Amino acid sequence: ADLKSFIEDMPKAELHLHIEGTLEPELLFALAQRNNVKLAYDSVDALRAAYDFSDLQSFLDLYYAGAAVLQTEQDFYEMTAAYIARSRADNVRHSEIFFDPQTHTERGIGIDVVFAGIARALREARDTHGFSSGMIMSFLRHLSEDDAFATLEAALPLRETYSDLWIGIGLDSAERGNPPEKFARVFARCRELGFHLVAHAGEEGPPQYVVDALDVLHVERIDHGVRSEEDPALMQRLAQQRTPLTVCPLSNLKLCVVDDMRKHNLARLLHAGLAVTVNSDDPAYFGGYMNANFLAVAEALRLSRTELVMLARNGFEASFLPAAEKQRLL
Ligand code: ES4
Ligand code: ZN
Repeated sequence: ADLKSFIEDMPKAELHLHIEGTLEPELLFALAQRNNVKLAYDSVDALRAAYDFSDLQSFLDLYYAGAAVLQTEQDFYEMTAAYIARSRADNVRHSEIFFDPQTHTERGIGIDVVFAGIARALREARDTHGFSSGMIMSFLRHLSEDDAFATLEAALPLRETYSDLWIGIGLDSAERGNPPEKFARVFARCRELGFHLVAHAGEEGPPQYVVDALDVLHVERIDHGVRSEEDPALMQRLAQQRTPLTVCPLSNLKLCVVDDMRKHNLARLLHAGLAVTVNSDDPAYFGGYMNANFLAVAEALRLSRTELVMLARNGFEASFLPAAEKQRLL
């Protein structure tokens, strides 16, 4: 088989995906019209043309503006259903999905609306197609720890209702200047509550943020983590502990974390023995879903089929699925 078919045929698990980052311009415009939300762009093409980012913050500005079109349970449902359709087409069998309630509660949307719409699509996909998933509620790190605590308090009454899906807590948004330590207390509480823990670290921020995500927040996976390579002791530790890194190649290229895909360190991280996975991050903004991310690194880094299989298998191994489920799905 050719490379593209080989990638398409591999069963995949996705572990780093922001559901608000799956809102394609077409759906974004349709929801804006339905909800009477004014947009700064007057066409789908004009919006797509604005997806030309210089760094993480330049992306986040557009991402939060775009999320303002999400108002009703049905809106969250349709966005999530569209993501699942794209993922199933890419032979993704399992996805652990980040969502940012603060982006919506700040605008007066109920946190119950956010949970309900996403969960309805995920349960429907599970019951209809056997598509497996989990939800990871993520705190926005540019906001205060008190705000994160308030979000946790607002969400906890929903825990039983969503016990089949809500598996973890994450940390995202602007990394520089918002170190893991800022969220030490709220992560300690989430740990006591028995949630799986992850955090974005070492995307734009220094390797010390990866160390602190591990030592202060006690996360089980690092989202991105590509800058870990700058700290040899950290690299040793990540390899030794097999701490997964959820790497997002097209995201790194679009946000100028790397200036050329041929310079991406994914293959070096893999060869150093780290549990590297491939993920799409915000696929509507970064130019592709899972297969596009695999194909981009396969071509640019001339990955072998053995390496591609390792990356895909790592996705299942690094997931929060029970061991028997990991085996069954891959
Ligand atoms: C994000 Cl690429 C990335 N990094 C940090 N926070 C985010 N939220 C959505 N995408
Ligand atoms: Zn991300």
